Amino acid sequence: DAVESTLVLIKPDAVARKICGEIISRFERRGLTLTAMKLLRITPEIAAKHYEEHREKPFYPELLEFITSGPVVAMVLTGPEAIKIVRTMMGPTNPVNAPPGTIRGDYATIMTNNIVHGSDSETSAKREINIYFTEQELVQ
Ligand code: YYY
Ligand code: MG
Repeated sequence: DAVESTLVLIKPDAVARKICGEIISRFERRGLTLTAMKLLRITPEIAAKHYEEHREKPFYPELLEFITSGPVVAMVLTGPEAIKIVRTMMGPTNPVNAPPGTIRGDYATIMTNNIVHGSDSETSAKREINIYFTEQELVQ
């Protein structure tokens, strides 16, 4: 299968709960490779860029407030079909529908505080990786 890179964020709720290690462990155990990683506080400008597709949605103000509310861990994970594998491991957007065994199904109960972000397509992955990392920060 094609080797892909995807952007994952460990959101402010997960950083506050000190479960970053557990989440990173799951991806590593699965066999994905970390090719970039940093801790940062997302600014309103970065948040607006990241979530531009949701600008007109009713949940947008709450989403921006949440994602800028505390530090996040941003990382690039690389491996065969990494985009799809990460999305499957995350589970559905609404944790109420996320089965046990998925990250959202094991750690979350409400939609706003759903622990992780993962790119949803090759186009999104390229765009989102560029928001958080420079070319030099991506390990080959
Ligand atoms: O890609 P994913 O994070 O699973 O969902 P998106 O549809 O891209 O929405 C981004 C983000 O917005 C979601 O993780 C939670 C929040 N959200 C919300 O609060 N309420 C909704 N009805 C839909 C999404
Ligand atoms: Mg999305």
